Amino acid sequence: MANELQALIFDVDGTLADTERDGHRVAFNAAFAEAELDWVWSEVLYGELLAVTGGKERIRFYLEKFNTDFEKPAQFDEFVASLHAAKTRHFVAMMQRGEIPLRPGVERLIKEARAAKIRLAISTTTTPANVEALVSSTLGSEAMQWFEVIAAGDIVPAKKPAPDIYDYALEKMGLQADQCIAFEDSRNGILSSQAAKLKTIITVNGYTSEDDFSGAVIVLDQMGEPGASCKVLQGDIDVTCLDLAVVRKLFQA
Ligand code: XBP
Ligand code: MG
Repeated sequence: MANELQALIFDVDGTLADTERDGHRVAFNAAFAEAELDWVWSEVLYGELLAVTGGKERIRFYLEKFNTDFEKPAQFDEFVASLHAAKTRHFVAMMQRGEIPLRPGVERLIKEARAAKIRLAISTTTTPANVEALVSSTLGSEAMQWFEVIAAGDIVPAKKPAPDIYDYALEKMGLQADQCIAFEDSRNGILSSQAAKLKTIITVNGYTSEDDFSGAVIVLDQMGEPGASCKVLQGDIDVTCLDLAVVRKLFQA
């Protein structure tokens, strides 16, 4: 007999909230300005920089590929770490000011899962402080406790697309991949979840709508709300709103 669905594992950036363009990107630029660097990451450039997950890794990638003339300071690791710490401070402040809402349907589905005693976890590349700031500002100060495991940031050395962050969440929950389903928004995200053998539901965003999502159980434009339908971009099942019944059906399919 097929397994029963035990847990939902959510990516954060792009999946729970559209944080990349108007959140992370803006916070990086604020940190650069504060450090008196003349670097500005435009919306278009940021789309290319998203090829690499993780903020510190993204800064290094930028210097390797897009700003090769920059003379690296002697203490380069510390330089990157301190720029990134400033970026996190800016991002957290933006979330605390409530600048980025959750995407449609996210709060509804999380609350429905809680009511049905489905277990919840987070698996993300972003810094733990960012998760806390986003989750608390959108779902309330108690909401961090709704998630049994928050697998985030540098907790594993190999970030997405490596499976490690999902493997870590599964191990901490004591569950197998075939008892859970993942929610992602990007190519690097689904590469990571699929490498961890998880079925994966995709909701795309402006940066990822052209990504290759081969193997996803479904690709939607968003989770949708009753009365404000989502669009199915890839997949055979007709969905107007991603609720728990649909998630279970996708999990069993
Ligand atoms: C998210 C990311 C993160 C954020 C920045 O990827 O790539 O790097 O852009 O986070 P995913 P930090 O949604 O696949 O987890 O700056 O805190 O590293
Ligand atoms: Mg993401």
